[in-house]
Amino acid sequence: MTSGSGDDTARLWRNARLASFSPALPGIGVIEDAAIAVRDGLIAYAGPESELPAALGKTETIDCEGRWITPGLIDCHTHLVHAGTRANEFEMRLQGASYEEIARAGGGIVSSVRALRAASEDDLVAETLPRLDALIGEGVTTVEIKSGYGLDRDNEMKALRAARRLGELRDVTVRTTFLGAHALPPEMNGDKAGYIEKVVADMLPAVAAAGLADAVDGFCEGIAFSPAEIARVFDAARRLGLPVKLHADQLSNLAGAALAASYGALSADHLEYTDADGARAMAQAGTVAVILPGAYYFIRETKKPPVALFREHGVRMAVATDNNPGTSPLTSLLLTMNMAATLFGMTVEECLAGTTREAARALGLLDEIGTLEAGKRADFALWDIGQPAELVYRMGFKPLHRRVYRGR
Ligand code: DI6
Ligand code: FE
Repeated sequence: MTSGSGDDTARLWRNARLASFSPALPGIGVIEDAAIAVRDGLIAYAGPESELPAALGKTETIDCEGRWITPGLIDCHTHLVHAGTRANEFEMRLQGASYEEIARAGGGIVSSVRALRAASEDDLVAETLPRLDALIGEGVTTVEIKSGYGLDRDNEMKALRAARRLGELRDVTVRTTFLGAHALPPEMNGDKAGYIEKVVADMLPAVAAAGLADAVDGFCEGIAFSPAEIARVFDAARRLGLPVKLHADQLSNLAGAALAASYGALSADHLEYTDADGARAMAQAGTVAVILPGAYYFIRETKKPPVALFREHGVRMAVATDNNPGTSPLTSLLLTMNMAATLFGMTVEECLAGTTREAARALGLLDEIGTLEAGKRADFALWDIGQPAELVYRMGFKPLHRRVYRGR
């Protein structure tokens, strides 16, 4: 090793083909006959091997044997920390029960709240690890995890602490999002205004003071919270200096996308019912559209997110699993890409950018991850594929050859 720091992460990955997603290159940013030099967990060089600075070549070298390398995949919208499944509700729905009937029978989101409140932090970590490992096994190096099944201060904080611990237990970056405004907890007896007051005056300040949230999210929907209620949560987030994102226009158009954009949200997510005004506002604000085909598929929604409108207005699109027990029990980001392509007509390039560069943008992390460029973290994935389209095309196949996290 020639690294002056004696750092053991100085390595050269050579004889590779890069899908770099560098904005300086067209499409997926292909670089043939390429090399990636890593120093101190960061990319020191990513480009043609023939142009590699000589000093960077004098180190431990790994021959990639012509394999494709992409940035490490990023799942930018999950509710990965939850307790129990809702497989029983799935069976009830298959037998014809509606969401309302299931909710009346004590099911739905409230059953996940009950289960999470009964679980210890250790239980949550243990239960979530297999889901996290499934994502990691497909080349994921960054995952966003929301709270939203605790719905009181202590249980929301428990879930967020569990999420943080997952990032210590595995070689993966965890970004946490406080989703206190996800649903109304049963003990509030229908008092939405009272609950929002608790969220902004008690829960969010405590979560922020403990450093447990990297962002704040809400569910803006008839069955959840109104735009005015979400605005109160966003105002509180702004006072605390936390970026916001929003579950918007999933089941109806409450102009959630435009609301998110008006707060400069990092992303607006779901967006099945978003209209041209919403798309325009998002484009102007630079708010990323996070497309979640798993929930669309699982609840057999028929209204598709307006991908063509997003393209027309220049809205960036990310793609994520939305892993949650109720509407998207999905732990494959590769299958999610296939769904985005097959169900919504997203292109291979959009799907791959949507789980790398655009997902990084949706998390506010584009300066650090999401592309293979000098200065970014050395998070990447080596694939046993003939062409990048295979990552989107196949279903249920695991083509990951090797995952590199911070150069290791
Ligand atoms: N939208 C969804 O699809 C999930 N949350 C949300 O805001 C549903 C969560 C659940 O049913 O447990
Ligand atoms: Fe969600």
